[in-house]
Amino acid sequence: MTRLILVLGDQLSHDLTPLRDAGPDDVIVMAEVGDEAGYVPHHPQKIAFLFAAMRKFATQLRDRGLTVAYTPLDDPENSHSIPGELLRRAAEHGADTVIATEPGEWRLIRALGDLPIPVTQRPDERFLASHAEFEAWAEGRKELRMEWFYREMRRKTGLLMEGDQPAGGKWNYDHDNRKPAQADLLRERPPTFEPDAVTAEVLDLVEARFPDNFGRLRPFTWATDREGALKVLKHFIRHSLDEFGPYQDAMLQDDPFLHHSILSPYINAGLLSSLEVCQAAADAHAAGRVRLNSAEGFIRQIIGWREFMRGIYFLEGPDYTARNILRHDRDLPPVYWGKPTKMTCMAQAVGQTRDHAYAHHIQRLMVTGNFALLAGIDPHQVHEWYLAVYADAYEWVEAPNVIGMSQFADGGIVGSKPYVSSGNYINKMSDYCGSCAYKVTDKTGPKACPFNLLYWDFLMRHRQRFERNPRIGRAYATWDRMDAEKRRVIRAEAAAFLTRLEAGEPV
Ligand code: FAD
Ligand code: DLZ
Ligand code: SF4
Repeated sequence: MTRLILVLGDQLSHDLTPLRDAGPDDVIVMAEVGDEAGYVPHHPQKIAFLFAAMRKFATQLRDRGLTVAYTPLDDPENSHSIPGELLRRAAEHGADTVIATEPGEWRLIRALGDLPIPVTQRPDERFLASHAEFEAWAEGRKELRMEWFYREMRRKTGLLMEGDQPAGGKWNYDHDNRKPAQADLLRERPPTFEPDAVTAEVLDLVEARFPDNFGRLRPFTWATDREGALKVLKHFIRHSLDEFGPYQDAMLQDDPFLHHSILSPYINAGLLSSLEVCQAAADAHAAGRVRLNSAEGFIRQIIGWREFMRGIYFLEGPDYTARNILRHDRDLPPVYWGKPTKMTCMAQAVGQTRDHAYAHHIQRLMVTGNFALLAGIDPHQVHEWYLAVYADAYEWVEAPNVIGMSQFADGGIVGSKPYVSSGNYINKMSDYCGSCAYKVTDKTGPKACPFNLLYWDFLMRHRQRFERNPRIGRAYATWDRMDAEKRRVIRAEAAAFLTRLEAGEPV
């Protein structure tokens, strides 16, 4: 009997079990559909990257002798939904069962479960921790902290382990990191790829079909197959990993990539495995080419944070993206869609996002995320923005980062404190403030940095919740020691700023 095997756009790995088991009677279903391309207004580079990678992956499957029913976006028969395409292909091929790898989003998991033909959703084995393992680890813990989970993953993988002890005697070398960076014209940039014929055709399609989505489509320089992704990995390990640790929190104008790997789109889409990436980093350290704090910091992001975030998404359930414990309800302001702003930090982070469908972690957390949290933006709107604009964004990883880590909308499941800061942090870690219309050292007055005003305003709005938080509570004592008139002015100027923001004025 014919089986359909579903391969989604972010499941482009030959060794997923449904593909490993696939035989000559099976039909592999892949589809470019309006529903997936439209649940948020994805960045055009993200859509083009996935469609080009899907088309090339389908060719590789056919080269393996497998039958692939591939629906391009402009196929007149396209039903424009994954369930619709499965039903259409089932009728066409007389198939009576579907084998899928579990999607990374509750929406699709449910949609597959609701199909009128039997669907088996197999575990996504690209992750180190299964749902059951994460649940067992989380069971009975008062707080879920990434650091403890990460140690389990180190033990499980043996990465940077000496017997049962961590290499160098410490699990975490973050203390040696967090340096600001200097402009350096000679810094290696990630490799870029000229669009080949498949990619060029997809670029024309995306240009025609998604003309209004935020983000520049060209120049399009992503790799769109495993071979290219491996080149990016090799280049990163050779040229950037050694400096990754010290400079991972640094931000520089017009230097969007610094020492970051730019590997997340490839790992998340399945072109690279998370374990092979980490093994390459561990091997480079073992060969003496990469310092321990860099290798450890990089590996922690992947087997620690990435796996932890996925665990939280599935543990917390489908309502996670609706959480809003701080009851923030302001609309996402136009600056997030590239409208003019006087804040250099926001202009840089959003501008790089528009140009590359990429911003690195600290820009996402401490610039755009920090601003949204301080300004009291509705976290669901913030979530939809992040899900749309980054080439690596899928709900299983984006939502815990945004709803949890960045917006504290889950009430502290991901992080024990809200990631808020005044302009001082941004100034310390970047070269943004020197060329800003605002003055980072001004706490009040016409040029006061908005982050300075909003920081105190946020803390005061949420005093009851955070005053006793050991990681942020001390700020309240500083506020209380401040001159009463200064406190009044800060609150009044913050309110005036928020009014201008709400009115859509360029701030
Ligand atoms: P590097 O800095 O080189 O890090 C190496 C790898 O570590 C990344 O490729 C990624 O696989 C992993 N990683 C690092 N931090 C995290 C993290 N917090 N969670 C999960 N994986 C991590 N990452 C996504 O993959 N998709 C998202 O949609 C996403 N949304 C985010 C939203 C916010 C508000 C924040 C604060 C972070 C988000 N991240 C997301 C995490 C992180 O910012 C990106 O993984 C990283 O910037 C990708 O760039 P890179 O490959 O150059 O990473
Ligand atoms: C993100 C995305 C886009 C833009 N388009 C498609 C598509 O047309 N077909 C497809 O199979 N997958 C696409 N994806 C990825 C899915 O949205 C992703 O598989 C789910 O959100 C689960 O992570
Ligand atoms: Fe951003 Fe404030 Fe620095 Fe301007 S002064 S770049 S708004 S932190």
